[in-house]
Amino acid sequence: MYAQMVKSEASNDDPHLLAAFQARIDAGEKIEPKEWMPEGYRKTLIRQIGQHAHSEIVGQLPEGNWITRAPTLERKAILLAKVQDEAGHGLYLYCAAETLGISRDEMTEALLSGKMKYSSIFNYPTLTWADMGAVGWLVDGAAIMNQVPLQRTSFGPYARAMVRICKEESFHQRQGYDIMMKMAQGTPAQKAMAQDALNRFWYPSLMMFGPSDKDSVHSAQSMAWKIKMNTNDELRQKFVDQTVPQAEYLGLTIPDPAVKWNEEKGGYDFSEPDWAEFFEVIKGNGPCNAERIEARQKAWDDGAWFRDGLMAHAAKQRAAKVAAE
Ligand code: FAQ
Repeated sequence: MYAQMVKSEASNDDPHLLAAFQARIDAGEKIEPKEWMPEGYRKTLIRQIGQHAHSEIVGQLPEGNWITRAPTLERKAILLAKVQDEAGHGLYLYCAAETLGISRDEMTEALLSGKMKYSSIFNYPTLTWADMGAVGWLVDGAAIMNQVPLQRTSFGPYARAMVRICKEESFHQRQGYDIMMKMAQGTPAQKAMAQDALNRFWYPSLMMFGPSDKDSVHSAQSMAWKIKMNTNDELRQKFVDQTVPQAEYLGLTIPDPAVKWNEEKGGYDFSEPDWAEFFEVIKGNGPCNAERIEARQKAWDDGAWFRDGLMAHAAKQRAAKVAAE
């Protein structure tokens, strides 16, 4: 079902309707679920919002891994709240995708069968407490860079979900930077852990923005429809420009000798990530892909009794209503 829905973005839509739709997008109007939209627009949104929702849910795993090992009660409470926020983001996003005519069950099945993707970043392991700092600072930092413009995206439910998500992501980024600051100002061993976390998360964070513009298959159409507001390379550059001074403030070194301010372009030069590695990770061959999907499959199987109970209860209520009429 999902494969059929997303396979072809080729448009069989009426050209007059398409032109009127594009005029609404160009005028900055929001598109709401029950309004007419091109099939390709609907499919692209299901793909992107669904992938985003899955990322939030799978994204709980690398940090959930550290909740029981947080160094203080306060750090534990903060991390717990952050991971719960990510669950909430997943739920808002699944709800937004459902308004486009796909069910949460279908999206989950597509994730588990590998038909739908989730962000490459969550296929990397979190090995030390400093990784909680690096994830908050860099991964949430990259997520915000991508998501702030999405508050202006053309699909109403997606844009509105993004407003609250961005507020929470800002707190997440701040708490990650706070962990990095504590460790960078700590003992030499703690500072070395912070540097090691930065070394391991730098390039995977750059990959979060997607392939370079020349290899991005969806950007042109998605930008015309205002499903995406910027190209992948534009956002990656903004992220580097924001993050390099933050690393300097921490006294840490970006693991890329090519990082250098370029006066002419008004931004930093930097090295591209290893794109061969990126494509392997999104094909399912990253360090933690199997483990992440296994964890989601177990949660899905363990929750079957609850879904069945809920459906049985809903069926009983419907039958009682019919009997009363
Ligand atoms: N990972 O043509 P493009 C978070 C795929 S939220 C995996 O450029 P597009 C919060 C892409 O799907 C993080 N796959 O694609 C948090 C396409 O494959 P397809 C998630 C990727 O869609 C923090 C192919 O490559 N955020 O982290 C990735 O125009 C901490 C070609 O690429 C969002 O989802 C990738 N990184 O642009 C949670 C934001 N990049 O589908 C917990 C919304 C590309 O044809 C802890 N999404 N691909 O088979 C977007 O803005 C876009 O979808 C992009 C990709 C920019 C990710």
